[in-house]
Amino acid sequence: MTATSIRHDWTLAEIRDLLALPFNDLVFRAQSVHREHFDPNEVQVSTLLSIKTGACPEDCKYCPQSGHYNTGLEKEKLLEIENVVAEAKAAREKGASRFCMGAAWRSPTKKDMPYVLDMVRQVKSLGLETCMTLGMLNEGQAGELAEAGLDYYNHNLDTSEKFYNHIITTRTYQDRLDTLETVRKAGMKVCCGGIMGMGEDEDDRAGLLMQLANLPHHPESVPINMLVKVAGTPLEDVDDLDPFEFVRTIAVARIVMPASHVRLSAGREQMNDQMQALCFLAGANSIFYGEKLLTTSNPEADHDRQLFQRLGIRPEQRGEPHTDNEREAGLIEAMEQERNRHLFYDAAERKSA
Ligand code: SAM
Ligand code: DTB
Ligand code: SF4
Repeated sequence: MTATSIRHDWTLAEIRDLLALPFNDLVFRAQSVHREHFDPNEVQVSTLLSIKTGACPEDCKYCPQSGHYNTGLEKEKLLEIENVVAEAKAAREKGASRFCMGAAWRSPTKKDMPYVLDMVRQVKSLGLETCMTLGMLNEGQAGELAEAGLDYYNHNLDTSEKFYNHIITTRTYQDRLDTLETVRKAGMKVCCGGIMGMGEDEDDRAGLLMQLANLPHHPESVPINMLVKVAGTPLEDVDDLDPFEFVRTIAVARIVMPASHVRLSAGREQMNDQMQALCFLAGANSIFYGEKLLTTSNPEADHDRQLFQRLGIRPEQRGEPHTDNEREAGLIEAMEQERNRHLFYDAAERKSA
């Protein structure tokens, strides 16, 4: 089999054709590409924490945290650093390898920055990979986050450029592309994906995948969310997406971004185990783990551990070391990884003991 080349020149027609393949052909092709780049039985495991909840000035129609809609959500101030560190430790003890911190901001203010930078340093010092999603960033902020050691920055395009204005009016598609470029220039890894099931059509899903796959560098992490319909948001009654269309989107993401982690992101609680297994077969190799996403619920950690066990899936450990110092520490890293893997599976036994 020839190794799939990494391309950045996908046309909409090519992506449409992939989405329209017979289901078995598409999944077979995605799984074949997946095996060229990844261990097919490993899935990366991240835990999310909302560090600042609600009252967001943006009007994203899917979002329970937008101040434009009444979703009954209690707004909260920026969490104290000690609480964030305690949550990160708990996530590490359950076997997560990455800790993602999200804030309901349009962008961070000058006053917020010292706190978030401290959070990055302290969470990183626990041996976890760090990720943040704080809205739009300017160059100075991205530079500071990178210097503090932030590994990933999440900023989603959410949908196609054409459908975008139906979903958000308070910031533009170009604003999002600009932040992605700023994050990349600062040297951080990019986590960028979108939401399916917002009333978009197949062309919109193709359009989003084309945008992502034609970025100058593919995002290292590509979250594919299924809309979580929250009462009070404008999308609460939108029609369900055919689950096979969701699996197809994952499969095409895998084919057009062969070396990226594709995350089966929000919406897993509404999926059964068989649907999730299909998503893994189609090339998804990352999940959010832990009972809560940002404000909505996620499957029980025990359930996910059992699902992994039933499917023979192992949690992936931290990525390859990057700096010289990290490389020298390779042995320690290997020991740490083994310990983490045990933590993931042993967490269930410790809980029942
Ligand atoms: N405020 C920041 C921003 O929007 O960039 C960060 C937090 S925001 C909640 C992160 C992402 O969560 C959004 O871009 C969106 O893709 C996803 N998200 C929010 N609400 C969702 C929902 N109801 N269902 C699925 N995904 C959702
Ligand atoms: C992403 O793409 N999905 C996550 C994470 N990145 C930040 C957030 C999902 C949020 C789902 C709705 C909620 O829990 O508030
Ligand atoms: Fe705010 Fe982010 Fe929610 Fe949009 S998705 S309303 S920016 S928290």
